[in-house]
Amino acid sequence: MITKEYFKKLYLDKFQSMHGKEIAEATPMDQYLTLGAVIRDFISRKWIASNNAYAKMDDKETYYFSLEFLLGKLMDANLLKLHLKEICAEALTELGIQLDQIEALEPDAGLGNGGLGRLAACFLDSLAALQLPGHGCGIRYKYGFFEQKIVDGYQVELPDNWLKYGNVWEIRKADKAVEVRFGGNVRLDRVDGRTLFIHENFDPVLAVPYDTPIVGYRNNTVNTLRLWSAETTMKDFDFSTFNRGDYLNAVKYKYEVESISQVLYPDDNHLEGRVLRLKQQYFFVSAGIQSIVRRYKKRHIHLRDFHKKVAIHINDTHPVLAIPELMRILIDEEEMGWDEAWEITTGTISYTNHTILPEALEKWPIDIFQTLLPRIYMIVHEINERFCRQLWEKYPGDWNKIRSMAILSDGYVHMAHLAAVGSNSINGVAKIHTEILKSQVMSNFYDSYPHKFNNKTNGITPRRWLLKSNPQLSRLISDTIGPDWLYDSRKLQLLVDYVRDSAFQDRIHGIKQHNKALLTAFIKDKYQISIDPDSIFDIQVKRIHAYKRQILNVLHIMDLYNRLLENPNLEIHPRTFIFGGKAAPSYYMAKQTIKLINTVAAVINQDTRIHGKLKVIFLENYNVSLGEKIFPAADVSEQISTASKEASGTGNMKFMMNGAITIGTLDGANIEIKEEVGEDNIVIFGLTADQVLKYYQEGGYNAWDLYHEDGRLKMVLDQLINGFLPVGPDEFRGIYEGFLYHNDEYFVLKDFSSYVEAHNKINRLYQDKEKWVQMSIHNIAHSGKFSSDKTISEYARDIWNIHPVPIPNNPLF
Ligand code: GPQ
Repeated sequence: MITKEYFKKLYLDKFQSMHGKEIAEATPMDQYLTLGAVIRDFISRKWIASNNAYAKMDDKETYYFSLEFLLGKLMDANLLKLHLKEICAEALTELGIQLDQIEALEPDAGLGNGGLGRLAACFLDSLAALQLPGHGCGIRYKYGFFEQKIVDGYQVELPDNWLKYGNVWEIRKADKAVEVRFGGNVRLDRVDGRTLFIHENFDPVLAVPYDTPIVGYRNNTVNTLRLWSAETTMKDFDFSTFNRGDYLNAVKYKYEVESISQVLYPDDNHLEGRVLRLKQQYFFVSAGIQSIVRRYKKRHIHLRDFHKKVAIHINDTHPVLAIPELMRILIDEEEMGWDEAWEITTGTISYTNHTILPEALEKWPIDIFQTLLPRIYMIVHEINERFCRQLWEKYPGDWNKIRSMAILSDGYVHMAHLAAVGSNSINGVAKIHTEILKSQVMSNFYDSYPHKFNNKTNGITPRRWLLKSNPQLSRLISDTIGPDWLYDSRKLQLLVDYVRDSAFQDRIHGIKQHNKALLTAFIKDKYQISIDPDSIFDIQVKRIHAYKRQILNVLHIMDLYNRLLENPNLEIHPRTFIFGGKAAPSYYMAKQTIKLINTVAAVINQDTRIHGKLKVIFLENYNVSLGEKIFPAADVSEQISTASKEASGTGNMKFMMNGAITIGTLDGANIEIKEEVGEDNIVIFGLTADQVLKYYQEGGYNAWDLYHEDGRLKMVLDQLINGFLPVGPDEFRGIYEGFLYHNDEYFVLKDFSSYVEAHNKINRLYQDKEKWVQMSIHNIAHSGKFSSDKTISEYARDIWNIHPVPIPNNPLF
């Protein structure tokens, strides 16, 4: 056991050696960096032990390839996992330092956009918690997801310079750098009867790995997140290789190379077609696979068993070039034949699809692809030829079908088709999503490869989304059912026995009020707006997107406001509507949605006629750390996407685990949440996915008629453009016309009345305090099904075939 005295000594010694000055002169940043280094020493012991164990074992390892890892802050999470939090806090207090104050100095690691990137982070957490040998591979962006400011109601983007003060968690591994090649041409040569493909005249880029430890929960496992940074190879940055004296071009070249890992593209559920994005994709995939093959060769003799020792998972199609890249290495560098290389490659790679939105399905113009990656293109071309030949045998003469499935068609490389052909597993992220993949979006592939398709409903880590973010609730749960739920989240179900226990209900209610008070204070401090902690906190936080329908939420708020103005005695429980989320910088409608929320907020919040019954808040710069403040304080969770559009959602799970009641459509994982909690503990409204898909087949419905039939709806829509809101008459005309002249693609108007009804129901339910808290307990108790531990166990068992590797204790002292 580490004692407080010992921790103090470690801290003081570390401070001295790092900063070379008296402790009294320490700045808060010095303190933060010192503590980071102390924690890292604890982690390092375990990290070395884990790496040694993995190097010696003969079992399989997984690598999770993702263009995004949205980790958030790590200090508090690591202290909790190492079981050092209390000792550390006490030791620092005696040194006159407040732990939470220095934790606040840590920047969020925001290397992701939203759900997809945060899922990757939760998965890494679960892999380590379950003692599974599984590592992450991605890009070390110099600038993470932009920082959002709201100026005059509009979103403004600022760069996220998260590495400004260095990063206490990462270790640069210069000796493990590899070269990645772009451009050039491929020459064919024949040597000893073999055709060799010689890639020449390429631009080399040095990929340098930075490793971040991923700490297991109270075990000895420490896995690795390896993020690659682009640099110039020393020899190519030798100025003499440029025309003598061409200093400026040399600097430009260095800048261009480094731009590859410069910035995270801020697009979510949308295709970003710039070449630099394709460069990013190949860059980290090539570096990652080269390093895995290198490591494998140190441990094993025969590459023919590669797929028995290594699983590589691709998070959406962004890393799909892992397929041709592994083929390239096996064929060109390891001199393997095509068929054997193909068997190994498909045996290694598995793929998750995260969306059915057509605008998000990746495709690259062939000419761009071929110019940037000539050898990879040749391999993709060959994969396509062989695949189309098989299709021809299966569907002779059915050109339309073959064209719809080909990897290369209509001038594009279709990345999802490559993923489907070159992998052993294709999974969706919630039951309904997987069904839609099988029956619609990828039905042709399902016909050819039914065995590859499977569902893995998403999950979230209870360590961050309950233990870390809601310490009071965590303590109550442990006091009530014991601490095992942190290892086996299904145990949360034991809380069902306490649903009717009035003492327990009181404590649950008290904790919710406490968390609401914390958020109230935060909002007061940041925005100088007072909200009522006894009002219903109704929250929608997520990326801003038309299909997520933040505007449906706004239209309901406007309607409620209208009703209150018409009837000041309207029986409603006071409501605080809270929004948060970023819009992609080039997504006009999403940015207008933010402006609309802020405009409506400004009108409502200053209107004394409604006696503070309604408040609307837009929280700036929604990120992981802000989420940790928000989820514990929510009464109502808004999950209102157009049915069929949200693949799973994971925010829905975070709210549920913290006791909020969902108001939602039958979309994504909402359906499974309903199955778990039962229909009495969730409020469902709106069209079903089948109805939505049927309307799409029929060319939609008539929004214009609906507008004229429903007086309340007409009133709020007209208020967008009739001067009711203090903006120019055209400010929100785009939104208005989207509904009426472009036929309401996301069925906002169609679902409006049933959404209003659902909100009326929420209002009624909340009147009965006891009933409400019972619903809340049901939600917490059934949230164990949505632990990422469960999800990851299923990936490990069904897809990767990996097993726990307990790491022996590496004694510190
Ligand atoms: N998702 Cl394709 C993203 O966050 N970004 C993307 O680019 C794509 C999907 C989300 C998806 O919208 C959510 O429904 C999922 O819960 C999440 O991925 C994780 O699977």
